[in-house]
Amino acid sequence: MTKRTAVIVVDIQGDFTTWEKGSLAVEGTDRSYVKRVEKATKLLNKAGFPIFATQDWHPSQHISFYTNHPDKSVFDTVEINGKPRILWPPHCIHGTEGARILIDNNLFLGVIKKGQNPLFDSYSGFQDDGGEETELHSILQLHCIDILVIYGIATDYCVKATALDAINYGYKVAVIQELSRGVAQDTLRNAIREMRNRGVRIHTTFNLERIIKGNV
Ligand code: VGL
Ligand code: ZN
Repeated sequence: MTKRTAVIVVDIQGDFTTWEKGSLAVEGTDRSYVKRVEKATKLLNKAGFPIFATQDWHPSQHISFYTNHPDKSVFDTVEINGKPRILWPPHCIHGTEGARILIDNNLFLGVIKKGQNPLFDSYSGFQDDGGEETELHSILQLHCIDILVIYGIATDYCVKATALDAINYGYKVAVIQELSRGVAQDTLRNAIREMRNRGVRIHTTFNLERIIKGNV
């Protein structure tokens, strides 16, 4: 049977970009980065791949915001439900400019919102820290997808979590490094190593022919 590939564009949102002077702007996310991501996504769309986006979409009282922990500072690590979790600046508050996806929304067959439950963070597009699943896996099954091409922001958080969950669900996974950006050098290095160890293919550059051939 022929393999079917889908594309997941992770969290290309104002608050994560320097272009939009976002509250959690990741280095290397200026206008030219976003336009490069959009161009690659358009080429993948023209090539016929189903494309989905994830969208961080938090209520203002979200547990991942340091402002909701009176005795804590930004980027402190706290234990939430037994897992170490970073406290971020408020970001991607539902329905605000910072939560807006910055590339042409018509490219996406669907946009998967995540992080809506105030009590759980949700780096992965598949499920939150409480184990509540999004619709992503069932949609991909509907399309008989077995290969996923993933890129976006941030490589060391949401791209990584989505890629590792995808491996757990049994997908073949490629992450496109050139189209992704990390929050910090050390976590980025560790994330690339961890993804490789778990069977994620890391493509350093965007190679359309390789993706069309299903050679992940
Ligand atoms: C993300 C931190 C907090 C991400 C989302 O998209 O990688 N990072 N929320
Ligand atoms: Zn978030």
